[in-house]
Amino acid sequence: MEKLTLYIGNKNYSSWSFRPWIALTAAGIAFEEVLIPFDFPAGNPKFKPISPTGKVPVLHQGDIRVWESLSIIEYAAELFPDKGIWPKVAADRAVARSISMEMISGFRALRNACPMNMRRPKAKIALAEGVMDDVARIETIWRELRAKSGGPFLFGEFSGADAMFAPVVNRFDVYDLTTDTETLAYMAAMKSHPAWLRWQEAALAETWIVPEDEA
Ligand SMILES: N[C@@H](CCC(=O)N[C@@H](CS)C(=O)NCC(=O)O)C(=O)O
Repeated sequence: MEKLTLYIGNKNYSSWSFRPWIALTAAGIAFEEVLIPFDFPAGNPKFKPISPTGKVPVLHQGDIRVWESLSIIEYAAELFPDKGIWPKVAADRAVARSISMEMISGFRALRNACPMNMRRPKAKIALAEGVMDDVARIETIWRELRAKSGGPFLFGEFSGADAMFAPVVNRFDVYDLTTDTETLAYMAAMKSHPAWLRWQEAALAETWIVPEDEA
């Protein structure tokens, strides 16, 4: 099989990069990682030759280009069907994909107000309208799925759905958005996953500041 190369942005801030990176890493899939730092003032010119959308993440495999975080996770699941990226039961896979799509298309109030920031010291901010509605919906998703699966992750074992929500776990944490014990238990499981710890260690070592993402 031709090697996989995943292009990502800054680990401290690039929430969309974090999703496929943690999905592939948690599944034990080998890939080369290329980090291209953000350069918003110049329009991120280095993303343009590598990605059809001019955005990261993007996966290269020979001539193949796969962009959009969830499509990269889906492609990896097709290449490695035995790695358990999606739950084993079809009905669970359907729900895993539904909540992954809900993540991509929704929760805009939360995503706009509270950018992912692995380095940020935990502190509350004044929250825009709608943020706590997003938090409530996400807590319902997490609570119901973990109650059904028994946890510690949404479908028991770590899956692509957990990967899609990983940056939200950081947001809940650093903006101090919840005191719910079930939510905190899920966040603790995510934050102690070896793949999370690897990403976090690299993010904390970065020194780039992206003003757009400092809420
Ligand atoms: N829907 C895309 C979003 C990709 C995206 O917005 N990536 C950001 C980084 S987290 C980016 O490349 N921004 C650079 C730009 O917009 O110039 C996905 O799921 O991959």
